[in-house]
Amino acid sequence: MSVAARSPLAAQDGHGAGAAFSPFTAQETEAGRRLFTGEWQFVAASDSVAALPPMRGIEIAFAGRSNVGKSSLINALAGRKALARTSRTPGRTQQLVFFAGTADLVLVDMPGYGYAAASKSKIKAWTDLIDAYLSGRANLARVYVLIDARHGLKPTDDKVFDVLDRAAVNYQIVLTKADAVGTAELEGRIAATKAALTQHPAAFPDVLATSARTGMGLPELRAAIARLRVERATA
Ligand SMILES: Nc1nc2c(ncn2[C@@H]2O[C@H](COP(=O)(O)OP(=O)(O)O)[C@@H](O)[C@H]2O)c(=O)[nH]1
Ligand SMILES: [Mg+2]
Repeated sequence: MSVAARSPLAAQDGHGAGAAFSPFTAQETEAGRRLFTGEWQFVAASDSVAALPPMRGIEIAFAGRSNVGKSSLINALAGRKALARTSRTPGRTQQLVFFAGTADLVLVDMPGYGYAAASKSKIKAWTDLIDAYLSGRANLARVYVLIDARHGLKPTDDKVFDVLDRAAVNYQIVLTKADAVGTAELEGRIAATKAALTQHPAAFPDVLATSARTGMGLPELRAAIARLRVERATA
């Protein structure tokens, strides 16, 4: 999909600190809440393109370093404790894991990257799978790239941005574990992340701060996904 799919309304908004300034209308926030209520189900775990489930509805994928909080964020969005498996041992699963909600919305837990023990062949397998997934998935509406609010961007994140730029995928940065840093540090991290994104014009310019633990930023993230869904339907 093209960068042009980005909402002009959202692109004008400069705020990123989640609950403090919501760029969404009350209707969008409510639509987001409704979109995530109801049953969520595991659909498939795929370690090759041949094993991807058929496309259905729209997909929202979550990428990021191992341990950044992808599975925790998916669980928090869906209001479930253990829909996606979380782990303290990074780099275990190299699979795309698909979860379906009731409203033709599919969430994708992407394999983590950047853990120290990864071999060259594993990195190549990751890149091949991700490249194939990103280039062949017409119903993929956005990739959220998760960044740990405590650590900020790492060189491996930059490489992933390059992959996403090349695939012309609509993507946005979400800071995770915002509960673990103070307000000033969080604001600094948001500003630094936005500044780095100017090198990546395909990236959505806004940055959202979230916490799976406290729920911070989740209504905004759900509203953003609800808005994307509407844009997709009317495009
Ligand atoms: N403080 C804090 N810790 C979190 C948060 N989300 C995840 N974690 C912790 O980070 C670790 C990795 O989380 P996980 O969701 O498995 O990361 P993944 O490898 O990216 O899927 C776990 O120990 C989680 O408890 C959060 O919002 N706040
Ligand atoms: Mg995980």
